[in-house]
Amino acid sequence: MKGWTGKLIRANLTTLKAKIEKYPKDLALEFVGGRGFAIKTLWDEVPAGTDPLSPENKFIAALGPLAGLNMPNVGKTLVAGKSPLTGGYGDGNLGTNFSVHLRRSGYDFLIVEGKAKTPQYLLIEDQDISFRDADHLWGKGTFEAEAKLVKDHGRGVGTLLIGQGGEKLVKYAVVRSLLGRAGGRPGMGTIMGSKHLKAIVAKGTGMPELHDPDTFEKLSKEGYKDIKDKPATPSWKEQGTMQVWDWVQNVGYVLPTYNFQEGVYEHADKLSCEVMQELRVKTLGCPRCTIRCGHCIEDTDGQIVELDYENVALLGSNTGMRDLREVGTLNRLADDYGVDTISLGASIAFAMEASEKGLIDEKIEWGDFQKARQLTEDICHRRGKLGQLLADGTRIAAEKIGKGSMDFAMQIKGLEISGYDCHAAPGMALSFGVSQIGAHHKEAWIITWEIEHGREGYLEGKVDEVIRLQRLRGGMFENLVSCRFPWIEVGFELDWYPRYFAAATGLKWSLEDLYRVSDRCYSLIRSYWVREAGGDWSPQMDMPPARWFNEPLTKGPLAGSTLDRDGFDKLLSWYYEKRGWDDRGIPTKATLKSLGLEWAIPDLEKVVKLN
Ligand code: PTT
Repeated sequence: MKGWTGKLIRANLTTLKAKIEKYPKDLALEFVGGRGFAIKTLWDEVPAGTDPLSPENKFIAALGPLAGLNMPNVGKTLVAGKSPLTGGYGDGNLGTNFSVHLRRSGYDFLIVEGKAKTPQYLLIEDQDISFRDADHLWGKGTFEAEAKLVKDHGRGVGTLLIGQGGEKLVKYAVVRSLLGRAGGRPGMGTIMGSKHLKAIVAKGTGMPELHDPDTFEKLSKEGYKDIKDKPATPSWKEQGTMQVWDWVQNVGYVLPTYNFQEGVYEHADKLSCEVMQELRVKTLGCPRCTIRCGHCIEDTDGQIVELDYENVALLGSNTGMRDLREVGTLNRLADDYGVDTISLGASIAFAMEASEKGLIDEKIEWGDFQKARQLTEDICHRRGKLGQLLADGTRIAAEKIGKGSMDFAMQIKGLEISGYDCHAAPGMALSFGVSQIGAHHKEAWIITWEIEHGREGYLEGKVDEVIRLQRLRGGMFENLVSCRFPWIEVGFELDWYPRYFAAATGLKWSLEDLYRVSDRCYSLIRSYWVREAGGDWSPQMDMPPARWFNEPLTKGPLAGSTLDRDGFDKLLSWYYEKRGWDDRGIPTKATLKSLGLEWAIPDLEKVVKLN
């Protein structure tokens, strides 16, 4: 088998032992990598009902057949596990040197299990794999801890690590790398923390074996050149993800504002891409990156922080902030403590609204930077009543507060919604509803397409577009483990990917073949959620928050808009039908069989009757 090594590392923190295992070739052929490897491992090894914070949960870091190779934009690693935030399948995909070094060390993925008595980090140096004491790193922020690991193990080494948020089991702690990147929104950093695993460091010296190295190298050179020459590349490099800011505020009217009460923000110009460009001090990129989308400014403390649209939307307009440097400070604290900016921003906004409505004792007003900063510290240290409450995310906070607060807990399946208001965007609401990890835009960012094609309609075409995007963004890119930005942002054609795949593995697969693997993963991940929920599973799990249905926008050109419940139900049933799921959103036996997942049927039938 070329392209894959057929080997994984299994590291156990209870015994402090690690071993190298071979995995069956069929795993690669049926699941390809990344998300596919993660869901198959979780299905097989993490039984229903496992406490996500227990030693029995697994932390997975997976490459795909392209990750870490010498080709454009594949410096990515997928991190996954059973989510402490949602209780379902969780993952994230972050830019990191780790991919390059794990690949060079000769492994396709890594499963960490058990729980250590004292803090540890895992060191992978080709065949030498060992746990090291991490007492000196525990309690340290990610910037300091990463710098120390790099000092000890060499510049350019691959690191995945957590901050105090993960150590304190904040349920939306992320995995960090490269002093800028973060991934694993649904608490993948929390799983590391629960195992007393501060970091994983990889340092590899080997060369991956490819099916046709010469063709691969040729394609790689051509790909780099093609992306460099794309007309959209310079502006993307200049603005990164913040380039969407003006569109979201002035064309889409979907900028999350005051806890998603509105889609336009009266102070949007203070947080805009232009302001970011004026303040920018440097840019960052992942390994093998052609577009360097990380734009950094100095925050109010004079510290460097990388901004992205999602971070500025959720920590900025959504909480009523009016100064980009203040948003930068909240963002930098989230990075240092290693918690997700989206869930953090949503939690702060939720607290602001609960305070305004008199549902909590604490007083925190919209736009109060000092209090938001204090609350961030409290959440990340799990300090104080409000800090403790919000460290578990908005769903649990709303369950505890009651009094109708669930209506404005802006989450789906427990994961806080990312940066697009959907009062008047039913297709995007569907995309959030059926995302495989909870409300994340990563799988079907349909918002610009939807607005171009008519935002009002509850049309079948929107469902088709969601599925088309999921196959690519949530499927192919997550299984190959390659950044999707060259394709989606600068127009690097999709045909390149089967060509790289063929040169790496020798398999002449079409895009359709890769989409079939995506579909297999979608139905297995959905089955995993159903197996976890058992008799409690219902389409309600895919439902957006009540706010979007019941509380009309009051500002901007879309004032008066809400989502229509019947219309949304129609979209959902089309979606289920097209995926081959029944009207409860559960894959049918015929679908599971047609995707080669018949082995999942007996397990699923223990908890639900399948159609
Ligand atoms: C992603 C989510 C996003 S989506 C952003 S900004 W983005 C937030 N970034 C955070 C951050 O920063 N610090 C922090 N403490 N929390 C953060 N939470 C938020 O996390 C770099 C890019 C980006 S920037 C995106 S969309 C694309 N994501 C890809 C993906 O998911 N898959 C893929 N195959 N290619 C992708 N390319 C792009 O990569 P999660 P990253 Mg991300 C500081 O991981 O869990 O999905 O969370 O990892 O390397 O930072 O992404 O507008």
